[in-house]
Amino acid sequence: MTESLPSPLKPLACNNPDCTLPTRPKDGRCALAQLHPEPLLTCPDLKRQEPAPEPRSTVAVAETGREVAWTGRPLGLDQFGGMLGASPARLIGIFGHHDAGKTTWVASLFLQMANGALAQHYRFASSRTLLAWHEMTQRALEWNGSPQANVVPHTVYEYSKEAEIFLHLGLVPVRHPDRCIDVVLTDIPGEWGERWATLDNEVHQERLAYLDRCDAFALVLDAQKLRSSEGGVVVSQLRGLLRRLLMRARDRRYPCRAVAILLSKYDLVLKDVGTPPAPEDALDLASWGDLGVALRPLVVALEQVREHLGATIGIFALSAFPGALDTGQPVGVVEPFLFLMAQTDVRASLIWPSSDPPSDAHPFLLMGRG
Ligand SMILES: Nc1nc2c(ncn2[C@@H]2O[C@H](COP(=O)(O)OP(=O)(O)OP(=O)(O)O)[C@@H](O)[C@H]2O)c(=O)[nH]1
Ligand SMILES: [Mg+2]
Repeated sequence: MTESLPSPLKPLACNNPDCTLPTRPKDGRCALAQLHPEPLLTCPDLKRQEPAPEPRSTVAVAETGREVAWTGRPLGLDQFGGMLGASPARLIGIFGHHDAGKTTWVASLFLQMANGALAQHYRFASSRTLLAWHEMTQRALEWNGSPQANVVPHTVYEYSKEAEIFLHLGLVPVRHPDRCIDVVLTDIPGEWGERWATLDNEVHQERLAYLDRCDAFALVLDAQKLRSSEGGVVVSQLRGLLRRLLMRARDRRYPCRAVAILLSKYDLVLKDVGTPPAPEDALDLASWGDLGVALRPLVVALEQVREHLGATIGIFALSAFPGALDTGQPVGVVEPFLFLMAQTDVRASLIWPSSDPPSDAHPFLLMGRG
């Protein structure tokens, strides 16, 4: 019974007209005092008045005109920058030619995660871009397996600094359940990277300023294209990108920790090239048959990235959507992601800027990576 009355700090009220306790708390009298010698503890008529609830803060938001930090759609540079103020997010830059399979990789990764494929390493905790993930994966789930139909829409953005290209995941490492890591993946149209690899002016540098903040990169190449006469072109575009990264190495405040090469649509070359090598042999190009020959110039360029930026390199076979989901399961989707995370998921307190930022650095690069 004693618990039935709430905290005595709130004012008293009683609906019995003979009760004077609410008006004279010191010497007032309970109308049922005979039945309730300690009315404050047991009288059922005596209540504590709840203070009127505060008006909802939405009014204040409307009055101040402040916007919520995210909408569920992919984040733009400003929203991502805002997030960095509170979190040392890991940023993974994804590059590859048009149609390489960049978006299908991230869509498949999200589906795999929803299916528990990361469960031994990470638990999904949140996403600021849930709507974007939902739209992307919904479309992929409806794909009927026809090679003529796109699994996901081609990524189309105006070539603009404001484009919303950042996809967010909040992940809790299974081994450290007290932490939540913000992981951000970029999904840009293939032609953005192509322009940046070949042209250099202030506009291009501004569009891809986030590159200097990337902790790791995934370079996606269509395995079938790589074996074709177009193979040389797609490799040289990625080499151009790496060259640009190296030229800007002096501006980097933080290391580039890893680069993964993803040989996508591997299901289309499996019959001719054979089963991909075991992970421990993957850096031996001879074990990739003629794909290895085509890859050699890119791997040579990556050796320099390893030397100058300290990045660890990995090569992976990927089949993000070998067929509609009821006919073929994805292969090699999770492994490159775990490889990149293994290099970039180091405790924030151990990361220290390697140098002071240059005085003319883009403000974006000065934000949190503590
Ligand atoms: N056979 C096969 N086809 C795939 C696979 N993954 C993607 N594709 C095909 O490749 C197409 C392009 O994939 P996207 O992920 O949209 O390519 P992207 O690199 O994002 O292209 P842009 O957005 O134009 O830069 C898909 O619509 C599929 O038709 C795969 O694992 N196997
Ligand atoms: Mg795309």
